[in-house]
Amino acid sequence: MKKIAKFLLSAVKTRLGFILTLLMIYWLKTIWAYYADFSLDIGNAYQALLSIMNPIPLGLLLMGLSLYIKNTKAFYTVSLLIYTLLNILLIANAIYFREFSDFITVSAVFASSKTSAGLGDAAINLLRPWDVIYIIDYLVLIFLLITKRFSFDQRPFNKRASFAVSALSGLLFSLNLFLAEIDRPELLTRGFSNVYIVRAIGLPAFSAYSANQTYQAQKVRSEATADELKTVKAYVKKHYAAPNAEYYGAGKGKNVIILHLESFQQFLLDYKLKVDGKEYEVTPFLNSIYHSQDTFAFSNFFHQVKAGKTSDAETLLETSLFGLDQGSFFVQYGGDNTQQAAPHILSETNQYTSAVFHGNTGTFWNRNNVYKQLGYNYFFDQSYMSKSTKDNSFQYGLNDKIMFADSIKYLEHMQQPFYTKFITVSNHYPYQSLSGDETGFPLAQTKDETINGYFATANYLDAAIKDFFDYLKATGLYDNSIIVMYGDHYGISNSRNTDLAELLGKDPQTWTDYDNAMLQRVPYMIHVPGNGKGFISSTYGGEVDALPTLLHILGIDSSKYVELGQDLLSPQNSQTVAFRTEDNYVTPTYTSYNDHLYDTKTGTEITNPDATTTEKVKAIQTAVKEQLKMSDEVQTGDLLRFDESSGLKPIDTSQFSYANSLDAMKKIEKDLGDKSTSLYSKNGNQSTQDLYKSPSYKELYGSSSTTTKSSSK
Ligand code: GP9
Ligand code: MN
Repeated sequence: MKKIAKFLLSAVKTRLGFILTLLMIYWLKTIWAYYADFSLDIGNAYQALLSIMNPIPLGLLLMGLSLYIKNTKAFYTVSLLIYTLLNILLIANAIYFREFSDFITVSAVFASSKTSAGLGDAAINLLRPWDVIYIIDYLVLIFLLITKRFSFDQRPFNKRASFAVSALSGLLFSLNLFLAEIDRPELLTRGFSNVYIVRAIGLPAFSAYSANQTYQAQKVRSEATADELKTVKAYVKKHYAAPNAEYYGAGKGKNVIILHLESFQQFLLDYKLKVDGKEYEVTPFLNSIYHSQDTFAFSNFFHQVKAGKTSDAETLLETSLFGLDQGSFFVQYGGDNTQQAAPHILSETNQYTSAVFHGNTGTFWNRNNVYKQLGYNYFFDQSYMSKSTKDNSFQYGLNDKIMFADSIKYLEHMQQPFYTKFITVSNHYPYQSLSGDETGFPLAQTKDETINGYFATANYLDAAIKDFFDYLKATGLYDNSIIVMYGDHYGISNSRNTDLAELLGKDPQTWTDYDNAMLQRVPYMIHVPGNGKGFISSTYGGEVDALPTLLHILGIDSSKYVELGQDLLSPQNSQTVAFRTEDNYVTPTYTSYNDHLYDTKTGTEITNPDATTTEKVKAIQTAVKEQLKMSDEVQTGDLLRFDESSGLKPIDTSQFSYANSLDAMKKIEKDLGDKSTSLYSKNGNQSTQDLYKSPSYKELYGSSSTTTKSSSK
């Protein structure tokens, strides 16, 4: 021990040794923070390795800069300064994470100075005794200096060697980035989650990334003016589609339950998978909803997202604005921008309480921040649900049946009317989330594993939805609620579609971009129990049209808000669907996809358009471009902050906390006493959890898989 101390002390006495010692201590402290303070969701050895290596490259690069300094005093001052800054970043994040389960972003720092939502006084309460670890090195250094055991190396470090240190650390950083990209392609362009970025490339790199994001966003934002909003509002007014009186208010005052059907494409509805001469109905329950007299369903409803996938679908569905052309709106703007979202609108107009239920970590897609801006009162993420294990979850979170079951104990305490969203995940690429008693639905038999699994996970999702509906019926919530279901985006990507072709009764040889375009259809269904006027509409529409449609069903005037979509039940709907990709669109007459133009009815390509076609197509292109441009201006300029006529009070995100929500809801119940409208209160203060039944696939269909389940239609 003594020998080691002696060796270390002599090593520390050279300038390089000093820097390397600081680097080692910083590395140890970072690893400590990773495992003791942050939850990095490390899922495999590769990610663990990345997290272990990532403090080194930038640490060495930054501290190594001081090696260029000749003057002894300046060298030690600068190296210690850089070291201290790195430490401050680490410690501040460690403390911040305890409260917010997220890392400090530059935009959060700005926001906290505006709203005092930051650490402030609360920081003291967040300190733990073992935080001494973070400063023990300073105590040792002071001790060494006082007892004169530390001596300063007066010799300047060789210039070339300093350069070698910089070059080496630069190389290591590139390697780190490269390995990170392998673990998660498009990590930095799509954003996903702050946790993923820190896990892959470390804190200092994340902070630089976040600073750059904020800088880019701020630049555009600061130049935007209220005049730009005027143009957008004129557009909105001109495109407003007045509600159809027949359906306006059909769901007035009822609870709203949104079921996000992950990666669910329209073709799954009514689909029967043929395996070994037998037919298997993939989604029997959703099919019954699709055809129900109580459902307003849409057979030509398209997703409109690009790289922001689920998160941009959420933006479209709940704000009637598009996501971004690059990356995700949630990640880049959602945590800061003023928005006019469904939960906020319903809370202000009809005193709804709102919540999201999702079996993945709350930081994914920056949801923990964005949901506050959308006006969500509660966000029950994975931390509120069962511990995830190999059997009950996969990389995107808890299996759907578990997620629904675990939500009940919170849902029943929500004041009614409520607006809730359940985000499922099991039917997510790579469609391999099922195990144990949930397996048994046959796999398709193409040469593509991804396609083969897609039907079984969709069938599982269908069963989970049915369990949830059964619970709603058993508790009576069903009669007080309307249930909205939508597919967020494709599940099978275009590159796989030729392998899918045969299952759809098509010839892969003659597969075209028209077929690709048509496969971007996803379900949109509004189920209004007892309504009886439902039907399957073939109106062409997209996710941007969902919110005005829903608001009108709820009897809420949508014309006050900046919504770019049109009510799909309105006869004034223009039926022009813009894809988020430049120049791609669908209308009832023309479809343009990847530079090919088609007749939407027949699917035939139009190679030599006549003059009238050219003119019509031009008009569609202009309309599509204009709609996307309006959206981009609102989103990147944060234009809704200028809107004074929506009647919505601005949201103060510091008033929202997603911690200890069950206690908060119980307190509200108690304070309201007899006036409490939660299901729990209405049920004589009895829980309804035992009314939730969720039989496994094996329990329903027996243990021998493919032979026991036959088509129910
Ligand atoms: C994860 C889930 C998936 O929480 O919502 O998002 P996606 O990969 O589909 O965008
Ligand atoms: Mn998704």
